[in-house]
Amino acid sequence: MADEVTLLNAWPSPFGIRVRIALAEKGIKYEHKEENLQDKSPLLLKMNPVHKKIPVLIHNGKPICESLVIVQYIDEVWKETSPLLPSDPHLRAQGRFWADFLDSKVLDCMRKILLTKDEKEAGKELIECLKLLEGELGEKPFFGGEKFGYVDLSFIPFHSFFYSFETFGNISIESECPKLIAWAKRCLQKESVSESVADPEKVYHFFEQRKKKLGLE
Ligand code: GS8
Repeated sequence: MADEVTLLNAWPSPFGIRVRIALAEKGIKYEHKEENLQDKSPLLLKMNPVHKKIPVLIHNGKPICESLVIVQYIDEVWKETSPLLPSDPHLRAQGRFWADFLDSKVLDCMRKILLTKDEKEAGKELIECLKLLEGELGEKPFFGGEKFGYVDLSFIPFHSFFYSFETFGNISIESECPKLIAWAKRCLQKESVSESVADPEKVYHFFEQRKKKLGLE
């Protein structure tokens, strides 16, 4: 029986984009269901009753929640094509460490830039975090080495937000972290990435409206 795969998602979500890239890397056909997060569907509430958040992957009727958990699940189930996590346990641990760093420390700065008035201070903090990531990248083409992998996939969706971070946070990622920008361009050459990421201008307008609504201009 063919696999039935559905993704519950919402377009600007970097977390949903991670899953889209992973599915594209593996060449998996799936149904994409766009959620309205202001009016969540009964399916989303049923499939992710704990957090009630997207993305949710539904594989043959069974839900998997949390983007990094979903990506690891996809890598385990469809292991024959384009492995995302390295096979060496230490390298796997390193990959998970940096993905966790992204979702804790880096995300915290990103949220402060987009959703608070501390955007300038958060901009400086973000540059410090990005420099750490740039150090981890070193001279390698991708975080995992020669090939695009788990950390690249976890991080690249945020590239669509760089323009917003630069504008609201009054920073220049390009001049502070040139190697990271070169890495992003390398990732964007991959079809799985370019066809999945969000349009930076659309993201900017989305958050411009959000800031207006929240009285944060
Ligand atoms: C984050 C998902 C999330 O924040 C993951 O999947 O990695 N740690 C999770 N999803 C947001 C949309 S993207 O900002 C969401 O669904 N929000 C709805 C809500 O909070 O009600």
